[in-house]
Amino acid sequence: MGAVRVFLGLGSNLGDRMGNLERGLRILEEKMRLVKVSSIYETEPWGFEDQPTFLNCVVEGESGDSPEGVLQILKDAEEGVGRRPTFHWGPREFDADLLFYGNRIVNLPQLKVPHPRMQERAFVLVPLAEIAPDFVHPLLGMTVERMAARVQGREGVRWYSSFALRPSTS
Ligand code: PH2
Ligand code: MG
Ligand code: MG
Repeated sequence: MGAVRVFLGLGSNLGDRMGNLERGLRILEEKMRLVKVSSIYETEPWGFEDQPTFLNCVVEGESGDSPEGVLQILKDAEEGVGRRPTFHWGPREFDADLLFYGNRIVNLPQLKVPHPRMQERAFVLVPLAEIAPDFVHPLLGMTVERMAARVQGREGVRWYSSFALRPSTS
């Protein structure tokens, strides 16, 4: 099966946030090729506001797995970093969401792709526009750059650090 271009949104707002993102990437790297990682942004909590600020980034990867397979890989990575159960939109050690799976549209009870709320989320669109401005949203027919320019709350997304992804030893 040919490799599919996937985009993942990563976040952490509990514990060693930067360390959690790094550990999550290390685990993901065992299961797919990582092509690009955006800078890290510090972002105001969206949805449920009474919680610590997040660090967020977006990753482009290449995967030979099905969308459900990728979802399982993301769940395993969340567990591997030590995510404890919380409530919907609540604080978490590590969150990994599937944003795009190539141009595919997936509508399963447990998985919707493209991620159904990404167009409202500056913490996704700003880092995504850094690494894939020309990628076209397969349902909205809009480039990521255009979506990022229109989204509300961009001022709550601040550049925090570049991501020095050391080359994998494998
Ligand atoms: N994730 C959520 C809810 N709210 N806010 C920010 N800034 N960043 C997130 O990653 C985030 C959020 C649920 O996954
Ligand atoms: Mg999320
Ligand atoms: Mg999630």
